[in-house]
Amino acid sequence: MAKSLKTKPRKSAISVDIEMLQILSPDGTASPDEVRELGLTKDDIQSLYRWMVTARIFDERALALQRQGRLGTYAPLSGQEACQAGSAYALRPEDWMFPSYREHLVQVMRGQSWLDVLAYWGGNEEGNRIPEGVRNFTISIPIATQTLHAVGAAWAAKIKGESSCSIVYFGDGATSEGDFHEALNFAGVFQTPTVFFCQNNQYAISVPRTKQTASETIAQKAIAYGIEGVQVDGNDIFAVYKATKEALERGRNGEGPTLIEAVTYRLSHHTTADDWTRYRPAEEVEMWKQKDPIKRLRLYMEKQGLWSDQDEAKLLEEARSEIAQAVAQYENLPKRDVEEIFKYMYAEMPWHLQEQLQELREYLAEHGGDLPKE
Ligand SMILES: Cc1ncc(C[n+]2csc(CCOP(=O)(O)OP(=O)(O)O)c2C)c(N)n1
Repeated sequence: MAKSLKTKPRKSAISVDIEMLQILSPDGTASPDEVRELGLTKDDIQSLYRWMVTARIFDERALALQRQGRLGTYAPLSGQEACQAGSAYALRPEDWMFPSYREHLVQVMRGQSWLDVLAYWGGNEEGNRIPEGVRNFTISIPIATQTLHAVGAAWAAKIKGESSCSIVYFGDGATSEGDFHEALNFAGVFQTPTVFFCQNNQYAISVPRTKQTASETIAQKAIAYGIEGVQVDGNDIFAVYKATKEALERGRNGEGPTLIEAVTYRLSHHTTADDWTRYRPAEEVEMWKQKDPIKRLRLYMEKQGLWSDQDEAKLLEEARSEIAQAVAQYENLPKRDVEEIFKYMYAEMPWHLQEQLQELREYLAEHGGDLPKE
């Protein structure tokens, strides 16, 4: 008779001790020494604040445009500005950046424009045209696939002996995808200079973080793959900047990849096709508004004498005008032919696309040229 192969459940000998890095507290206080160590000047701090405020204004404007039928589906970033500005500021132009669909601020800080972002979400492929010399990849809608692309790019840089790293953005939901685990494993084995930047905004559409994983933190998933794992307060721009800068330094020094979990909150809808009031209590959203990353940096700057009401008024005026200009340019873009969506994938259109194109033509003929509403 075969012996039973059953083993007793064993307790893990690995102790998980993940501490969340925070420099700037929600009331806007920070240790001057810790801030000084970051090496950020007064201009740097003001510039980070300007980026965040401009992104918030853009976000509100884009949401309104979608509601008015002037933009397609849009993924708001409100609440996640410190994650994006803090990490993007630590990058160098030679680093490769792989976004998901919510990193509008990172894209623009790295050389794309607000017009590009509007064009993309307005269904104009021109928004996917990355300017020459800008090392941003195009938006990835399939969840977590971009983690593998980022590992590939970092591995290539390592083989070529270049000093560039790659950074990849994704959400808490993406950590349940196989691609994420394959990417971390490969990056650990080949010690690729990759920064895995998880914006843990607490929800994957309506699925809360607690139902996404039984792990206490996302950062600790790094341990299984033998790579560095760091958890930061994602609404603290200084902590995000520090964690990203250190992760990039490790990558450049040949010390391999890092998984950063930035703990934050999506203040708006998943996309404009979603309604957060159906799965989140309003009190929870209110609680996170108290931790608003923009408010927090402003409080800090005011305490340090780096910002006044006049500075704020001037910034709001400038940012609104910049975004209004981008909106005007977007609305003046030449109309694209909807048939273009079939044209550029293959040299010769395969039969199934020909059939779909025919179906589209028939639909448009029946509906006076109008496309179906969302
Ligand atoms: C492979 C794949 N599966 C499912 C979807 C549908 N989908 C779109 S967004 C989303 C949730 C993603 O949540 P998360 O990774 O936390 O990112 P967040 O949207 O919160 O930034 C899902 C399941 C998809 N785009 N790709």
